[in-house]
Amino acid sequence: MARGDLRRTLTAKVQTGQRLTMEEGLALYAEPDLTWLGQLANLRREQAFGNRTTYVVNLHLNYTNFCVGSCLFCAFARKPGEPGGYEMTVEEMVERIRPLRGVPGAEVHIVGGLHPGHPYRFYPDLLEALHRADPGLHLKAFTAVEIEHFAGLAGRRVEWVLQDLQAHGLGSMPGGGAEVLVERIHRKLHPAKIAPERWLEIHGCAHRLGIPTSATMLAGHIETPAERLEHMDRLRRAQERGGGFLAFIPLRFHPANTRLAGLPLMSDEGVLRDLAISRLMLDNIPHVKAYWVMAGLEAAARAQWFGADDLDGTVVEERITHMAGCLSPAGLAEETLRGMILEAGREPVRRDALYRPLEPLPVEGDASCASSS
Ligand code: V47
Repeated sequence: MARGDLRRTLTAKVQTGQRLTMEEGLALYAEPDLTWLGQLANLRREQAFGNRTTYVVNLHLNYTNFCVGSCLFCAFARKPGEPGGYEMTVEEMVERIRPLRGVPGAEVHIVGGLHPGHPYRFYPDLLEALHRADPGLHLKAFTAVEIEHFAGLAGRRVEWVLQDLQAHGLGSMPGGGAEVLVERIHRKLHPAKIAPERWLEIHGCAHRLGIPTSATMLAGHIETPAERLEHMDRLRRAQERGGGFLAFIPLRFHPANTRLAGLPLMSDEGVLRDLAISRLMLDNIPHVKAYWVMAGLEAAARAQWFGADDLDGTVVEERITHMAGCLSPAGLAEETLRGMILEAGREPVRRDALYRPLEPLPVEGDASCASSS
């Protein structure tokens, strides 16, 4: 099809809410006019969310980087005895969440390495301690990769583990560990970790238990555009079965200090293209989130015109990407984040962990919890 005809077809499909095909997705990866692509994604974004951009007040707890895994893209993991390894105690983590206590809608995002020594009980006990410290806080915890590891430790099925964690305060699951849901990438980059099909099964199981989750895609390493689209297609089909994915977050790979350190950092244009195409392809996943820590502040600000309706978040102390040479701040004060949204010409709306808008803001002292801006 001639380029002009394709553009007209795609615009009409987006205007009338029709699903784009994989071939059309591939054509969008080859589309030279990024501004036009952004406008198309923006059309769909504004149909659903108008001018608002939501954000969450949150804090990342990367509780340990000791890990039995050995993924080629990771700069975070350490073996016991290696320099730079760390682990947090439950008491330390209870202390760290103190600034979020009583902040309406706040979320604690808990992700760590596959620790070689912790017994299974460590994880429900951690959730319980955090939940007890503030039952109002939402605990978004543990990737599918961690859940599979816990099932091995407990000698139980994943469904049992998820139910047990849910009983101890688990509110939702983050979307990490998906990388690119394609066998070739799994074989080459993280063969010892769960395979794409298993990642999808674990999220499906969570959804059946009423645990919402998100989905990520780690992009900018060895994957091809066709593989990114296969990833999106698998998510789109999984969402038809369960419906529990709340958001999609394309992650920009940071190569420094990893075994893929020779690769260049993906451009801002690459980040915006992934965001726009995911907004257009993933028509049944409600939110597309720009994660400013990995995208960078500038690309995250522009992302609001390329399909993203949400910016994650105040964050505070993320370690996974910062150990891979990421130069973004460790966290953002809430006012800085709101200013960034306003400056981009959007309306900032604070949300809770389940993407429910909280505005007008609940009355409180100071909701900001970041150490830097
Ligand atoms: O799973 C690892 C990725 C993920 C690197 O669910 C790297 O709302 C870049 O999943 N460069 C963890 N990325 C982060 C994550 C996440 C972030 C924000 C929001 C949500 C959500 C989830 O980070 C890992 C892996 O895919 N990662 N190493 C690296 N060198």
